[in-house]
Amino acid sequence: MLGDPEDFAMMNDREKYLYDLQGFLVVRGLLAAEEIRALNDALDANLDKTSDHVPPGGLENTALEGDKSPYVHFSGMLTWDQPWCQPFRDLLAHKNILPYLNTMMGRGWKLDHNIDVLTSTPGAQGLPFHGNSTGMFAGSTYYMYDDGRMRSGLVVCQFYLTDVNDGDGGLTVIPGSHKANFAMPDYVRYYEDHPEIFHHISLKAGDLVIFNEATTHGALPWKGKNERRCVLHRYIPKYMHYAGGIYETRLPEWTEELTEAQRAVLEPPYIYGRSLIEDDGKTVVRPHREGF
Ligand SMILES: O=C(O)CCC(=O)C(=O)O
Ligand SMILES: [Fe+2]
Repeated sequence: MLGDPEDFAMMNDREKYLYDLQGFLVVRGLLAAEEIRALNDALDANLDKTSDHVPPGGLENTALEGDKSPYVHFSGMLTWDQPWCQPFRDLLAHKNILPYLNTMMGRGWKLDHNIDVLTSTPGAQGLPFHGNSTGMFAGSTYYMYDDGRMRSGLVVCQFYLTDVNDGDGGLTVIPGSHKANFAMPDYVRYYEDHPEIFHHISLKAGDLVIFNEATTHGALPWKGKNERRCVLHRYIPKYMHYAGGIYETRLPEWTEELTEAQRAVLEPPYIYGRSLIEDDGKTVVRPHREGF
């Protein structure tokens, strides 16, 4: 599970093996201490911009039960006043994540959903397990491998701003479940049986977890002494959009303040003439006939 903290220039063979095998990857130390500080400071200065997660019902008397909703979310980070928006804008096409996304999805991917910040405090209930294990192919959440190349549908990048220790709860996955063929049973959804198939991920601030949305995942009730805090970016191949709501086909004016790569991430889904982001952060437009 260990990424090489010294080298984010490419997704190395160990990381490819682990992501293909497990459907998720932990990259240690992806963010520098100053980046973690800037993100935490921005959140601390905007504590009024939060809302409770609507608690999923039906958790009474299950292992996921808790005293309060699973998360408090922050929202609108990309358009907060300067300097608070900047550390979030800087994550959009962060140079350390580019090789991972280019390898997992192929070049040409985009942000899906709004960026999100999850926080949980002690007593927060868990989140039922979910993922693509319905036994049916879902074209937006999938994992495929062919001829040396991996391809993924929706992937989630979780940038951790606080530590997660063993026994704290939070993100828990079923390694390998991105390749599951049978529908997920309720004893998995509610973490009721077969504890041996679940893997809780322990993390340090600055670590990144990337998981394929087709990998069965959920959250155990938060029991950590500290707040759980992580920034979530969801990315999807260039031809798709997953989240509902109002859909803008023209980039809003404030995006003029962004770099070319950051704007490319926010473009709507299309193929022809799209800016693709190279592993080194440069953008290129490739003729369609050259493939991707
Ligand atoms: O990390 C968590 O608590 C679960 C998040 C989740 O389900 C997701 O990002 O898709
Ligand atoms: Fe999820």
